[in-house]
Amino acid sequence: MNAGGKLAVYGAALVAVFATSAGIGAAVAPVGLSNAEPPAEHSGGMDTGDGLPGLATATDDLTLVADADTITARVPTTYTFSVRDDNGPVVDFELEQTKRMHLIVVRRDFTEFVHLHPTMSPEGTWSIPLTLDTAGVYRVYADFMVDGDKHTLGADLFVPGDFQPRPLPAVSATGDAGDGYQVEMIGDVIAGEESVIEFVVRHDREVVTDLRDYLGAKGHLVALRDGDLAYLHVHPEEDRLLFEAEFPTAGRYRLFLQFDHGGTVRTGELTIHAQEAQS
Ligand SMILES: [Cu+2]
Repeated sequence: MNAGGKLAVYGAALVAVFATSAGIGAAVAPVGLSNAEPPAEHSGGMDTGDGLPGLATATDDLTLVADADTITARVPTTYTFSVRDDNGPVVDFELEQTKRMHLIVVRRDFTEFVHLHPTMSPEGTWSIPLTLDTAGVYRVYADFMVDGDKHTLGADLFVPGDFQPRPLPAVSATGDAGDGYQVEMIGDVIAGEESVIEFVVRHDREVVTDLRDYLGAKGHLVALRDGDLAYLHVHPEEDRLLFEAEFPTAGRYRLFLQFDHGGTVRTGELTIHAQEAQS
């Protein structure tokens, strides 16, 4: 459900409570909704902190604590972090796409993409070797599941040096995956509804039909919104290179599709445009 939907449900509940407790009909305007300000509880009472994954470092329940926010370009580093709740570091993570923690690191102009699987100490400290080759501002996403709920917390990571931002590549259904590999997205993406998107992988223009499983599916897809790098929750289909995702708003997104062919994991990158829903 999007933020507007949540607010609408919340508003409806508030009306119901108001009407019941006052013993009067719903025709009376609910006081808290009579102006543009959200209800007072909205700022502190919702569990997500804000609507979209990856934008927040902390929610009401969980906080991503990285031990460093700066690393040096081209120097091998160990990136360490924890996810904390009121009792300290969380240790009970659930398997999701065969891993308990997915760490995605993306330079904010989308030119660098890294997908890693850190290991956790018994005390709840996650660590992973990380080397970033180019200077810039990066977004780190910790993608995990706790108590049956999927979470994606984000933090910035700085790599000092000479930084030349690159423009977002043009919208295209196809993207390069290196070494003669190319990915093509099939299907339209409509903002605000569950979109089903399928991919075809080609190598030297021939369709690849013998992909190996990667993380329990035929591929792994990361979708980030242009502008704020909001991170979409994507659900893979096991048997096909097919995913379900809700693109929250119309506009451009950068997609990173990873697949395993012949034991090598490759990443196809493309820019897509989510269309405005027809009203
Ligand atoms: Cu992963």
